[in-house]
Amino acid sequence: MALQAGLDGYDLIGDVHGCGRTLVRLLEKLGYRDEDGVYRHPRRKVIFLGDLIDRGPNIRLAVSVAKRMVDAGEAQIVMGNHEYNALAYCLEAPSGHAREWLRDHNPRNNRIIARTLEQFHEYPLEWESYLAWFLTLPLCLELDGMRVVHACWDEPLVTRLLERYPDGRIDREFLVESTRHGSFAHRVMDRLTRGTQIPLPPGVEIRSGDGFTRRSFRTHFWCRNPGTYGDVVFQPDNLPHDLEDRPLSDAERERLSWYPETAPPLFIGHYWCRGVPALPRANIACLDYSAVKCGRLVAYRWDGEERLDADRFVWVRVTPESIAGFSDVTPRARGE
Ligand SMILES: [Mn+2]
Repeated sequence: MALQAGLDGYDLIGDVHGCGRTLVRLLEKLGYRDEDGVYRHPRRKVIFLGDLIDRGPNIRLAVSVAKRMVDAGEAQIVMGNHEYNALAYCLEAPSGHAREWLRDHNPRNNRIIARTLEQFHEYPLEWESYLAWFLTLPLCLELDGMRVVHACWDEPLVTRLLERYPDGRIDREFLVESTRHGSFAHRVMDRLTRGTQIPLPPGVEIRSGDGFTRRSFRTHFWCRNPGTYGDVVFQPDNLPHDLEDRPLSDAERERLSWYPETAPPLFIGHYWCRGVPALPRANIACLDYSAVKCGRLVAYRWDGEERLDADRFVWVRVTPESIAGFSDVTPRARGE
């Protein structure tokens, strides 16, 4: 597939989550240079996979670096579930709605967005302008023979979304609709930015060290004929008991999505992977390697190849020192 003229390729960058300084280090490692406040490369462009905000020590820096690049035409970005959550959290529900805010201000949701609101506390107008920007971010991108989405490329839903919004950018009406369970907008936002999950059997929970309790587990979309939970689980937490071997029911299989081996290369973030970056399949790369939990901020240097190559991952390791002053760096905060 031919790239745009004058372009050697795209550098796709996974979930930054407020690791602004780490992002700058990664961009410099990739050969981007700061020119008048915008990181530029003579022959390459960046694509961010979403989730710039929440959890990290330098959220303002992360958003500012990314937005300046996007505004200057040096980068593109898709919306992550954290940008989506922030939009819903900060927008009052229309009158007649059952709730006050589009996303409830309950302890769990408060905690997920807390660091972002803290760091923008003194900069309310800046935060407002970023929220307005978040609403303009496309949910998915397809360009030059490759695809980008934050969590899951579900072809039927993407097709229907693009019929309604040809550039993948939603609006306030869609955002409001998406907070109603069962609506088309809810299915789109949930699947594209959060992926698929399977509920755990009654009485079974996954308890993370940070106090979050989960009653479902995250699943991937690249096993053609999955038989058991273990065939599709894709998350850092192990399944409790012997659930790896538990057969999937027909109803559970119905909940899953499937991305064919023959489809264009796809880049996703979202899944808190650990360790050395690896490819789940030759046409799928996940670039979220838990940067904000002292993992790696990962990029993939794509030059137009149809089969991806694990040698094209580039990363910066995040050490406790590199996010000094930030206490929440242990592998705990595992919200969404
Ligand atoms: Mn994320």
